[in-house]
Amino acid sequence: MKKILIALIILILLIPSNQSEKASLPNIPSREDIIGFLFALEKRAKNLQFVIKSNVGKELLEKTGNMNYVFNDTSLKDAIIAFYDAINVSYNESSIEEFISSLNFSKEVSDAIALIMFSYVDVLNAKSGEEQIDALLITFSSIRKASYVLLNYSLNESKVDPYGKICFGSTKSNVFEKNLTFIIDFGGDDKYIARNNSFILDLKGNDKYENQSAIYGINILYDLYGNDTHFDASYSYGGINSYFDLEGNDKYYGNTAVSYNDGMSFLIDMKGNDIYKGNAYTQAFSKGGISLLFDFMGEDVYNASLFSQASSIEGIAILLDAYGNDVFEAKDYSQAFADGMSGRSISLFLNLQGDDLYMAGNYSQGYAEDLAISVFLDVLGADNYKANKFSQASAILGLAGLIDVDGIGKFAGGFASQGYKMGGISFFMKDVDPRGNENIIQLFDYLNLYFRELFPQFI
Ligand SMILES: [Ca+2]
Ligand SMILES: [Ca+2]
Ligand SMILES: [Ca+2]
Ligand SMILES: [Ca+2]
Repeated sequence: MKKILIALIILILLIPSNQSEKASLPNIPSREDIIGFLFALEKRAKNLQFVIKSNVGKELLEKTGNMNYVFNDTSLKDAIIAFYDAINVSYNESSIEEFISSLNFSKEVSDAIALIMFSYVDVLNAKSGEEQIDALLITFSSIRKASYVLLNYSLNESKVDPYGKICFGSTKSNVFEKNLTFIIDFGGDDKYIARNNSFILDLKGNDKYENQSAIYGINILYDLYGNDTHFDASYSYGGINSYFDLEGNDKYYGNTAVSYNDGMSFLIDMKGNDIYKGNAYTQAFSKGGISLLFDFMGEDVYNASLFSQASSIEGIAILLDAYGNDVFEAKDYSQAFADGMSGRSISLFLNLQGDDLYMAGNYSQGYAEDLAISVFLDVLGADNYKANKFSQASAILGLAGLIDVDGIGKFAGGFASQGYKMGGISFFMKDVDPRGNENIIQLFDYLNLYFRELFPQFI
């Protein structure tokens, strides 16, 4: 079980393993083990609570080690000062104190906001990509704890700090300008105009987000409830864009989970029946960066054109849709397309469960060239696959795989498809029992090695 779990974790969470290869053939689980694992995961996910009941004062003490925060009401002031220092705003302390007293927050609400703000400051001050990822994960957990307090608070009137950087949005419908850098909104159907390098926590409401790109900076968005509309959700160019939408039937238009030039884009949508609609170079596309689109539950529809739905050129592109009956429609170079050119490139298109429909053009559904790796994996469900030439496991000097584990699928492919290779490696596998399957072992070994070369710092 261990090895396949490690392999699944590699695929799902992008964490490379340092298990050595070819050691544990007898430990590979059967198909039944994997199916059991997926059902258990679904059950766990359904019972998982994002918001954690917690004592924010205690969390704040743990985070900062500052005993003052237990007895005094100074956490928010210190957090704001740390935040201004991180974004180079020159301030005077009396105007911060005035702002805080105008807010009239309880100690608990102040502590909850301070907990989030200190975590965000750590992201801003991080020195390396690794430190940034660590700080982003801590921010995730701070938000889970602080939201418990914030969701029960109601703000009647929006408040902006004297330097135009921080905004606490009211429970009414607001419009947020692009120069704001730290926003917590307590409800209402809000509209966020173009932004770059900012933090948003929107607690409730059906919201509209426009032009959410990060150019050489960091964008963080948490939207907890409501049916939201996102334009250019999680686009990064040399920066980090981290996007999280917890509940609701959402719409994602334009550049969704797209990265260029060492950028990292993460989009996680946990629940709801969502619609993804775009043109070319979208829905987990990367050129020289990392893009991850992770949609956990729901019946989703994905529609795009060329180079989309797990498509990479010298980059890493991962689209994971875990559960639900989904429809994916794209044109050429899509649905697990990877081109290494002179560098490294990985595309993973993963669908765990549901009766799905996949439609794409040429060079799709598992196509790799020039030392790239592309894998299209569908575990369970009665699926339909349609693509044209050089598709469904087709490799030219690369490694391409299409694996439909339960094999209840209909495949329509064109010329040079379904196991075609020219100077590369290609796996077209239907109805696979991973236990003892040499091809699967070989594939995971390649992925393992590849990740190790790409991320030596994690080994
Ligand atoms: Ca609002
Ligand atoms: Ca919302
Ligand atoms: Ca959703
Ligand atoms: Ca789905």
